[in-house]
Amino acid sequence: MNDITKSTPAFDQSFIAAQNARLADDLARDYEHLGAVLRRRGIDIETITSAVGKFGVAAPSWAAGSGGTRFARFPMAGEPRHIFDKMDDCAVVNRLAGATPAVSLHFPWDETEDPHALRAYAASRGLGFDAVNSNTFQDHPGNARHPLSYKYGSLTHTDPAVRAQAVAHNVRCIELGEALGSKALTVWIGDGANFPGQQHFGKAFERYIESVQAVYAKLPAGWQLFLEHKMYEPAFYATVIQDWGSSLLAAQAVGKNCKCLVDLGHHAPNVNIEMIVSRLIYADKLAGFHFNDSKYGDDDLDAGVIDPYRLFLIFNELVDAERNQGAGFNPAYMLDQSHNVTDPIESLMTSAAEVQRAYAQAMLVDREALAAYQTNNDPLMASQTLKQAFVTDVQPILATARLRKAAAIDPVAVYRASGYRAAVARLRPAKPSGGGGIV
Ligand code: PSV
Ligand code: MN
Repeated sequence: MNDITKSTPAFDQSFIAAQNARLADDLARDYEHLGAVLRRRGIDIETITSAVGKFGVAAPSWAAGSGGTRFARFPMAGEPRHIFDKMDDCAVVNRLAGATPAVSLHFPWDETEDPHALRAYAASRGLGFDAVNSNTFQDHPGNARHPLSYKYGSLTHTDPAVRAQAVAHNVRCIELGEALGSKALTVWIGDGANFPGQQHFGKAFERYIESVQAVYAKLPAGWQLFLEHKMYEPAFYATVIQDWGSSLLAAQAVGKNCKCLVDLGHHAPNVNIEMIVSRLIYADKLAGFHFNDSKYGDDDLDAGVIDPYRLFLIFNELVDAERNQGAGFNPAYMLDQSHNVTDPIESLMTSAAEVQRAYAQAMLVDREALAAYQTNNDPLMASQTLKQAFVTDVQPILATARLRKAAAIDPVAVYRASGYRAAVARLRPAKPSGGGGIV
């Protein structure tokens, strides 16, 4: 196997350092200035930079290739051919942006008969594995483990044999995850109905609980089971786990280590997601996130491109919980995006930084002042307190955190200068454009 990490400068420390050298003086000045601004507000910039440096968000393996819609997929040069190529691309993302030390796999898309070899390959590129995801939302032709169709559902199918097949797949995902060093399984199903009357809501939900309980029974010690809800698509009338209420009911019925995962694109328009986050924290049922952004529905756009304030408000709740609960508060952070028109490596690097930005800004909120404004019913100043944190340009903090871990001050510029995409394009034959392909 051609070792791409040796044949492009994207991984070369001296190349990255030379690129950084051109920006380092300006960055140092900007950082010092920001430090002074924050000091006036009683904030130690080093505390924020150190927390940002420790913050990681997992990269989804399925986002390394070009995404698509129901209408078309436009492949780009050098798309990963298999999970090892995906790991190479994710390694570039982490090497240059320094924020994605783990990868979230999806089975059977990332099927491997030798997870130990994959784990070693990932480790050699400085990567570990986050939650594993099970795919029973499409058929897998030719895969002997999935002879039965999921057209009418998986974990909630009316046929017990299909349910058993879907349960078995989830259990296999856990086994693969164990070999990889993962600690959680995320379950999202597309089960639901396209027509009123198609499905008995109550019975389908009961079948879901029963199936998830069977999966939960196989959960190893120290593992968690994440239930991901989504309002619609592919079921356009009703989805079995369509909202956080259904997800919470199910998680409570299944057990302590079963929690609710919040994908930012999976809500009704204008829903107050930060409030859902607060409620799940209250119930001790917040599993974590699939970060992305959207304008209309489950758009799977890059985190922070449409509504960075919403992302900030979510992190405002998370930082509040972190302050209250300490180290025990540890949600899983993952990206889940579809890169239809950008180079996925560039999108993943910038998205990870957007998530870090929201985290850094949320740490700047003057919580004592906010609490006083809330107590004294001063909505204007309460809102201004949040805004003051949100409008603070934390770019020097993010860039300094990257520099300190020998990543790139400007990841996209270094990536482009490295010629990585052209190098992999020479190695990896183009994939046919095919039909649609929502990820
Ligand atoms: C479904 O839209 C979803 O958000 C789930 O997380 C899936 O696992 C992922 O996208 C990929 O299809
Ligand atoms: Mn998701």
